[in-house]
Formats: sequence, structure tokens, C-alpha cells
Amino acid sequence: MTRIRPSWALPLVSVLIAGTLEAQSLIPELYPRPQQVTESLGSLKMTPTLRQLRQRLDTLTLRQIRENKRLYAKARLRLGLKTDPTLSSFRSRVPAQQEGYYLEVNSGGITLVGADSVGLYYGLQSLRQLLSTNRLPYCQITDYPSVGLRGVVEGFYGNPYSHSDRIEQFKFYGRTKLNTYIYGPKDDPYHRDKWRELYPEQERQRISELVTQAHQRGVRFVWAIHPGLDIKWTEEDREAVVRKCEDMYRLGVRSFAVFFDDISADDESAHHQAELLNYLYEHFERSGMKIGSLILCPTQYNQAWAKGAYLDILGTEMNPKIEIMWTGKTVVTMIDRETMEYVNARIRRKGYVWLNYPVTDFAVDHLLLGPMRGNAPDIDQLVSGFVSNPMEYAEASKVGIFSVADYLWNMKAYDADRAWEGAVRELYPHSTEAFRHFAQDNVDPGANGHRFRLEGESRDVVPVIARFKESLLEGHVDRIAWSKLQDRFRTMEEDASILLANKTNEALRTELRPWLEVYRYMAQQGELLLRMQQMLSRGRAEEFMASYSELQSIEEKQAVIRSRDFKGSLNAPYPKPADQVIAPFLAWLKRQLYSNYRKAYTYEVDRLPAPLIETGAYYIRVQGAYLTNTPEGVQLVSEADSINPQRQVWSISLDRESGNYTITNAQDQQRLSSSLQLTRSADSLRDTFVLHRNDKGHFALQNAKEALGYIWGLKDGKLQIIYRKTIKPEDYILELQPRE
Ligand code: 14T
Repeated sequence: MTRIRPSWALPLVSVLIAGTLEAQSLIPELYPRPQQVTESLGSLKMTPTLRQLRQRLDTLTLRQIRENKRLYAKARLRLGLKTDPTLSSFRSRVPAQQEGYYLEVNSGGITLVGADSVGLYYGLQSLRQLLSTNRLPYCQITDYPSVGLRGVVEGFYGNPYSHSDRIEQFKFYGRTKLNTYIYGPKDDPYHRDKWRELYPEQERQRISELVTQAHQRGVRFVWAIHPGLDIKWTEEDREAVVRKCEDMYRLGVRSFAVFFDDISADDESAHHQAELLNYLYEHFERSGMKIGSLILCPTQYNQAWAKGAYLDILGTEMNPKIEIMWTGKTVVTMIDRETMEYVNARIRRKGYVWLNYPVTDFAVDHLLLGPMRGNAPDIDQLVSGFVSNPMEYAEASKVGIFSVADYLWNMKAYDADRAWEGAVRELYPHSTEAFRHFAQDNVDPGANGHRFRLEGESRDVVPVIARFKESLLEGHVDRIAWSKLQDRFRTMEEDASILLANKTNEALRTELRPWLEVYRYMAQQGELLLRMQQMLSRGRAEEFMASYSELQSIEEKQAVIRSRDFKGSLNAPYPKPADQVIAPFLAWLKRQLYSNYRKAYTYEVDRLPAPLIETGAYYIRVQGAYLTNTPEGVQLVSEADSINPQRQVWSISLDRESGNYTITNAQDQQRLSSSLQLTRSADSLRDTFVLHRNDKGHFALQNAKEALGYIWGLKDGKLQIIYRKTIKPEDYILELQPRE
């Protein structure tokens, strides 16, 4: 009796055997999910030999496949390529696709036949996973990838990966069946700023070692150059590009990329870029250099930036063998079918996707550890390759990369939650549950310049928080919600401690340490705040204030923790874990408790943080001028308006739910909105603000909610909305003058 499990079906829980018996499937979840798995009745028992085989497979390189003949024989494993005469009876079962394989387990043992050597290697990766339980189930697996070129582009701004990070990445790519690594860290000087200079000898040796290590795991090493900042379209600069690539070729590099992203370029540049790439391609051919691929990252690399004939020029003028990269509808987004059809028509070839996930160089104080959702399941025929741009945290990025690998291997069967679960287990085979929790609390990048947000962070606690808030606002606290939250914070604290103590992956532990420390302090704050709420409701003002001191000391310890805080680091952000649901709840609870305390007690009340400003009517002044509601819109007017003073009076009030402010004009009751205009409709997404005060009593005004990060600034005496990651001293331009 056999059961065919089509790749796109849900994992089968049970299987009907001989029409009477029900048996559980013995096949574990395999990652990436194979194209076709047929399970048969029966299994081989785990023997010490099979266990030994599994261990051997755990760290196997391509070269070592041939070195374990005796172990294979003992384990009754027959393996080879489909061209192997001794395996000719299996030839018809091996998929024709590159990197495919056929794997069969039956009472006679294990047979594995690869379409090519990488296919054979990948078959062994599947076998390794089949060997993870106590029985090796009889089965037949026919497998091959949906997308031919799959992998990672180290293409972010920030601290480049270390040498050992990269070697670990290649091992991981081998395990997850990724076959491409593009080297393009923005902050490697020899990639971008000093692209004309050859690498120093020590760097060259490292690159040469990386190339070998990559190839040993079936990974193509693509070296990228970024000459766009200052390239002149001269023979001299053209030769500088050639010279650099030739040096890389000597180190073993066989695939190249030229990046022209994040510079300015017009149609004219498209001709030059195409010409340079064509020249490189022909030069390699003429010199008899064997090249894997040549890839261009264009300047207009996403649909929002596509204008003029730039892409068409590349499409018609550039050799069709040269690949062109594409990030989709915008810079940071998941990929849909429409955008691939759009770009493919224009570039006259299949686009090579550069997925800006899980990269965080635009939100350095966040980690992206959630499930990867939103890439179309039906673009396998529309892309020539697909690489993911990760975070500067090499180990932590493996959660996202693992998902990308699962997606690219078997696109139509991709299940984001299944992939995520597999990733969590791959990274933490031991503290799995603790990491699952932590990862679930680090999903959304927060407000950022790309307006790229991800839903679903801390999903489990959302309804509990809603119930708790509702009850507290009604003046009684829902006991069940209270204890569920107490449990949740205790679990958070335990999880952090477990992960901080887990030494199975030291590199990962180092990356996560500051995030886990902050996460643990947040948990402690949560527990303490819940107890403070209890004290308040029981009339214990002194205990409340004693706990407030404790809370302050936790806040202080938390506030100094930085990530990537090493010598020479390019970023050292203050980590913001659990920032979508849990951090806002803690902030809300503090505001609520302080305000309730103020209403009921005087004991040491002055120690509590005062609201930034009192709700009331104000003149808003910038460099002496008045913010005024004029018929031409909101403007700065130098004189006080004596005829219509209401036009310059603004009522500012604190929204206690969000902690943000609303600003309403006294003349027509319209609300100030984030785009510098007035609006009648209340839309808390657009018309609430965060106020910041400096020690001189001046204020900075920052848009709240979706436009967070945009602040109000001055340019040529006019108000402007400016994007700022952090507020600068010169942003404190407002004076709020209470109207008597
Ligand atoms: F080459 C591109 F496909 C690309 O995505 N380039 C950069 C990339 O290095 C970076 O990691 C990524 C995410 O921030 O976005 C591109 O860089 C940008 C894009 C912008 F829109 C940097 C600044 C921007 F304003």
C-alpha cells in the first residue's frame, strides 16, 4: 500500500492502510519540502550504523560524499549519479531538473540517485532529516527545485559579516538547499568606496577560502562590485572593473555582479551600464574565462522608481545572458506576480529577485524573526533567480533565510508557519519553545522610512491585553486577563534566561544577548507594573511608590543596553524587541497607573513623571512666528493676528490611550494632520503626534502611528516634513505658549 502525498497538500496526519488499519505517517516534516513524497508501509529500525550515518551527514561537504564508502555499505545505502551504470534501473525515476534526486527506502535499504552531484548532495540532506527519528520509513522521494538560482545577497548597509559568519552561512545553505551567495556588503570598502583598489593579500586569502568553502556546499560564490558612486565612463575605469574581477577570478570566483543601486541614474546611464556589462561579458569570453553568471543590479531596481526608458534600454541593449535584479513594487516589499510580469516585459528576460527581507538596515533597532508571508506562490517561471538580503546578524537571519529556502525549493507548497516552525527548530533544537516565543515577539520592523510593516507580532497576547485595558478603563480589573498577563511576563523572563544560557551556538548567543537582556527587563517591568496596579487598587500608596523606584532602576538598566556595541561598529542601536504589542502596552500601563495614582494620592506624587504639557490652548511659535490657520493652509505668520486671534490658537490634548497628542485649531475645530494640513475627520493614523521636549523647553513635533519617523522641520523659513530616524537637537523648533 502506498500513499502519494502531493507536495501542495497539508501534511497528512494518518494514512489508511489495507482499508482497515490507521497508522501515523512516520515521515518527519522535511525542509525544504520535497516535491513528491510517497510513503509505504514499513520502516527500517534505527541502528548504530544509521545513527553514525546521520552524524556524518550533519557536516558533509560535496567532496566528502565519495569518502564514506564503507559506512554507506554498512548502512545499506547505495548512492550515485543517474549516469552511473550500476544504478541504471533507477534512471527513469530521477527528475530531469538540475539538482534533482530520487531517494528510496525499502526493506532492501536506501537508494539515492542524483541528477548531478549537487542533487546527490541534496538527497543526502533529505536523508539526514529522515534519519532524525527512531525509524526510517519506507518511502520514495522525487525532488527538484522550483527556482534554479536560490540564495542570499549580503547586500545590506552596516557591519559586514565576519569570515566565520560567512563560513557558517555556507554550511547552512548546503543544509537548506540554497545554491547562491552574492557578496556585496555596502560597507566593505573594496566593494564600493574603493572599488578600483585590489584587495590586500590577507583579504584575498580569505576570499579564496570562502570560495572553496562555498563550492564545497554546492554554493556558487558571486562577487559583486559597486562602482556607481564615482565611475567615469572611460576606458580607464572600465579596465579598473576588469582588473578587479580578474583578480577575483584568480581567487576562484566564477560569477560576478555589478551593482548600480542607490545612486542617481537617467536613461543615459542605462546605455553606459549596459555597455559596461556587455564589455565584461565579452571580455570574459575572449579571455577564455569560464563564467557562471553575470548579474546587474540596476539603479531603477523597483517599480516605484521606474521612469523613462531606463529599463527598456537595458532590455534591448544588454546581452540577454546577463541577469537583471529587481526588488519588486517598492524597495522593501514581498514579490507579486504583477511586478514580475511588468519588469520581465521591460527587461526582455526573467528578472532576478533581490528580496529585501529579513534585512533591517532601515530599522536597525528591530529584529525580524517572524514567519515570511506574502511572496506569490506562482512566480517560479517568472524569475531567473531569487536571493534574500538578510540582517547584519548572520545567525539570527537564518530564521528568514530558512523560510526563503523552503519557499524557493517548492514554491506552490510553501506554508509560512510550517517553514517558521522548521527554522525555530533548526536554530534551537533544544530551547525550542523559548525561542519560538521570543521570535513570535520580534516580527514587525516598526515605523520606518519604507513603510514596510509586518502583522501578527505577539498575536497570542493581543486579546488578553484588549480585555485587560477595557476592564482597567472601566475601573475594575479582569482577574483572568491579569493573571494571563502575569504568566506571559513570567514566561518571557524565563525564556530570556533560558536563551541567554544556551551555549549551543555561541555566535547566535552573542548576536541576541542585548536583545534578550532588554526583553528580560521588559518582562520584569511587566510583572512589576501588574503588581503596582494591584497596590493601587488596594490603596497602598507607599508600596506603589517603592515599586516605582524599583521600576525606575529597571528602566535605567534597560536604557543603556546596546546591540553591536563593539569597537569600530557602524551601528550600535538600542534594541527594541517586542515593539509592536508588548512595548506599547507597557507604556500605556505606566501612563494609566501614574494618572490614576495622581487622581487618588499626594504621597510622593511629584516623583512620577509629569505629562509633557497640560491639555489646553496654546500659541504654537516657531522662531517667533505663529502657526496660523490661513485660507492658504497652515502657515507661519510673523505677526500676532489681532482681528482673528482664534486662527493662531491651538488646543493641544493628550490622548491617554495612545500617549499621543491631537492639535485642533480654535477657529474651525479642524485637526492638524501629519501632512501639514487640516482635516475634519478624526483619523488617529494621521492626525496624532508625539511631542518631545528638550531641556530649554522647546518642542519637536513628530508624526505618530504610520508616519512615525517623520518630524516637523524648517526649510527656508517654511514648515516641512522631514524623515528622521532619531530626533536631532535642531529639530526642537516649537515653543508652546499657553494662551491666558
Ligand atoms: F540593490 C538593491 F536592490 C537594494 O535593495 N539596495 C539597497 C540595499 O543595499 C539595502 O539593504 C536595502 C534595504 O534598506 O535597500 C537599498 O538601499 C536603500 C534603499 C532606499 F530606498 C537605501 C536607502 C533608501 F532610501
